[in-house]
Amino acid sequence: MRTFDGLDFYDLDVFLTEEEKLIRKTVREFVEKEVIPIIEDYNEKAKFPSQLIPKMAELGLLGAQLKGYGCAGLGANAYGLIMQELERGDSGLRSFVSVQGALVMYPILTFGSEEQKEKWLPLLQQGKAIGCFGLTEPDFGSYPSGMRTAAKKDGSSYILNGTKMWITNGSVADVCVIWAKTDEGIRGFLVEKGTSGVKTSDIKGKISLRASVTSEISLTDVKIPAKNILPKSEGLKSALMCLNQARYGISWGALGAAMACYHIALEYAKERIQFEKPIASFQLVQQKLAWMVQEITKAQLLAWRLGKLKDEGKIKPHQVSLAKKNNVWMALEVARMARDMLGANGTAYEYHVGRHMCNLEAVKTYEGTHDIHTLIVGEAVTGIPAYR
Ligand code: TGC
Ligand code: FAD
Repeated sequence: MRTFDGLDFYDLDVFLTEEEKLIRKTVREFVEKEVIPIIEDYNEKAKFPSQLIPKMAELGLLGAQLKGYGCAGLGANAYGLIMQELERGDSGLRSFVSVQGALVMYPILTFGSEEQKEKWLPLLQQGKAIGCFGLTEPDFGSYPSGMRTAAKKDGSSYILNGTKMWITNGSVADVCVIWAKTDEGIRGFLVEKGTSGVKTSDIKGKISLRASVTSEISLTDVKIPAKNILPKSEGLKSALMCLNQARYGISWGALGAAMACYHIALEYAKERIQFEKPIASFQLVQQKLAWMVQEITKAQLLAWRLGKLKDEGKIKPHQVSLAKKNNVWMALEVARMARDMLGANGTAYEYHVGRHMCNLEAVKTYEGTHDIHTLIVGEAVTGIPAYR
């Protein structure tokens, strides 16, 4: 099969700097060499390829969008291209980097004390520590403000009780950013590995994000020193600010999964013979390929423009919602179409499209479901929140 070379139907590469193209090339080569050959096996065994963490750290991919403490301080589109290339390999790999950079390092950098930053950011950037982000609970997913996890002040400590569910890297994390209700509203806490009263168990039997660790975290009378509160975190808003960062990355990541599926479907259609002709010669098949090109191109423009708004400091949460929702929907539709175009082969792991398709089902749900993002856009245009 022809080597993956992306899709650039509208010559959008002219918008990229030489540095951005070099970063894309570097991560693309890493994914081609280190991820694609092994990922089906890890997906089937439901294991995260943790041996890739030091390599990703060495490439500077962890917290690449942040400044200081060893982070690369890349612009938004360079960071987006990293997410795109990683998710071309697997959504689980992009998830790992999203959680580490956007959901753990970002809140420590933004809401943390100097001591917390110095302790954790270099370790997380070098991949020597793993982080996780605990917002969702068994009974509160789309509606995190209802959370039951509570932190009660007890002298110079807090006592945490509650359960967090569906937490990426929950059982392997050295530091968990846990969101809990206090007398002053929702605040973020750093819960370190080995703290007494913390129990984790991994969620088994997932049809999606199989090559990613997803866990339940239960907290029973967990005593946390007051110095482990994120001092500048204030209300649910602080947690939602982290989600903006991760949702931004997902809008780029989804492009990678979509481009992978398009590429595989195109190559397959040119080679697969039915009725004495390549299936690519049939109008219905060309219609599918043309739809993929059309939607990927529109999504690329959305992501690129969003990156520019981010760098200019003008980005709005509802703009991020529109891109997350559109680009993940688009990628899922592309993956489903590619799966169909490969016929029975599309159901076999070795053709990759089925894995991307299943992964994208979770991506459509996490970081705010497709429908919650619709309501966020709806609120932005009408001024009326329709969640309740
Ligand atoms: P609401 O009253 O609207 O908002 C509370 C305060 O927050 C402000 N706000 C935001 N601020 C920054 N960024 C945003 N995106 C914001 N959205 C809202 C808002 O202005 C308000 O501020 P203030 O000053 O008035 O206090 O809150 P609500 O309870 O009505 O809920 C709103 C809703 C539904 C949009 C929100 O809760 C939501 O986004 N729900 C979806 C939950 C979600 O996305 N969870 C994701 C968990 S993490 C995850 O999935 C990781 S996946 C890991 C991986 O990548 O592998
Ligand atoms: P629910 O909120 O119960 O929603 C169920 C359905 O109801 C959805 O279709 C939803 O759109 C719809 N719905 C809900 N409210 C409304 C409404 N007001 N109007 C219309 N429709 C509505 N969370 C973390 O905190 N950290 C993580 O690291 C993390 N990683 C994850 C990894 C994976 C693989 C998965 C699958 C999830 C992860 N999550 C994580 C959880 C994720 O954020 C939630 O699953 C998501 O926010 C949706 O919550 P829920 O599953 O409880 O669905």
